[in-house]
Amino acid sequence: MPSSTVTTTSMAVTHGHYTKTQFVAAKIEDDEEEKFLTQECKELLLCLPRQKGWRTPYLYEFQGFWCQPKEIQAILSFQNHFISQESDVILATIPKSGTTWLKGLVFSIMNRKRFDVIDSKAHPLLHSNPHDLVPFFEYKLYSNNQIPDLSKFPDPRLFATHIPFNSLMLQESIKNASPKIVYLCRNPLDTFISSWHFVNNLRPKSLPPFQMEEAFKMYCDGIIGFGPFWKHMLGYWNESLKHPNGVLLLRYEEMREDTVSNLKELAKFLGCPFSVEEEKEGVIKEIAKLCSFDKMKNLEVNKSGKSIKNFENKHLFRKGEVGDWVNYLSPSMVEQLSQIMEEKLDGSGLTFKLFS
Ligand code: PAP
Repeated sequence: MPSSTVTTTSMAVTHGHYTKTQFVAAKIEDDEEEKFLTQECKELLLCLPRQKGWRTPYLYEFQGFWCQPKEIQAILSFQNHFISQESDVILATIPKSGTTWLKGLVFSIMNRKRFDVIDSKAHPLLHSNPHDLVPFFEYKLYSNNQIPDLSKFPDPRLFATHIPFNSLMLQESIKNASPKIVYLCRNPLDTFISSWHFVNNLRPKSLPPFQMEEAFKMYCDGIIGFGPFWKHMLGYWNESLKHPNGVLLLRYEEMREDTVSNLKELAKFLGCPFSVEEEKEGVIKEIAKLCSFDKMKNLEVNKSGKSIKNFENKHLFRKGEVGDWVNYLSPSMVEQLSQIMEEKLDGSGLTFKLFS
């Protein structure tokens, strides 16, 4: 039986909370999603638990986390074909934690000898979105069933991913080569608000706005792309404690508060510490300035371009604040999410600043 038939039938039977209009719109999107899926992936999807998605009709539980069909296919392809090198650097995040910012910063640090940040008129970040300079495994390199030729990537190679730590470690060559991993995390309250806004910006006009209450329940249940968020964070956090030379965990809130100190730590971890001369010349401050929220948001490429799939770059730069959740979440929502964080992260030592 074709999988779309199965999807349609079970959607109507098991997920009655779609209205008729939503159902038709979701079905169209579903077909679009499935166009690029291999038969193998379609068959796999039939066996996976699924829940209504935020942006796509469904999220599927795959290797212990929730993700979209196209992501599953890309992750499988990545796990089967990527060949890691010891010198690789991988930037990992759960969506809306500051990935775009981290990509800009690490690209600037690692390429500062090639691309001057002080006399920076020709710097690639001025005309390219960070997502074009640091590709995601799952949205770019291994998307749509392709296997990229990575032989022309300049060494050290720089990649990014939202894939959780355990799934990353299912990639044999990464396990063996132990490339450096930088994980950026952000307090879950702001991450939720950022995700909710982002999804509403991308939602097809045929669908009504995604209500915050519904999104919030899903978030608290762990059902969000690459979630549950606590599992994603703990995977990288625990590894950063076990192998601090292999995984560096940074926090969005601390980076906002003191970008320069975090950049120094980052450069040291990456094996290219800033020299005293560079510090005196203002290189670190210039990198922070080049990648600052205001600077990036106002660049033409980020106001009008598209980088990942058909997403408009402008939606990647909303407010960039710590504590914006106070403008959206009710006291009971805050209490509920705080309790979940306490319960799930209890004893791990992973804590967050919630206000600026
Ligand atoms: P992605 O997962 O889709 O790549 P990601 O870049 O991780 O998104 O997160 C976007 C958030 O980072 C947005 O937060 P907000 O919705 O709370 O505003 C965005 O504004 C913020 N952001 C983007 N660029 C920067 C930057 N240069 N400095 C600080 N925050 C930034």
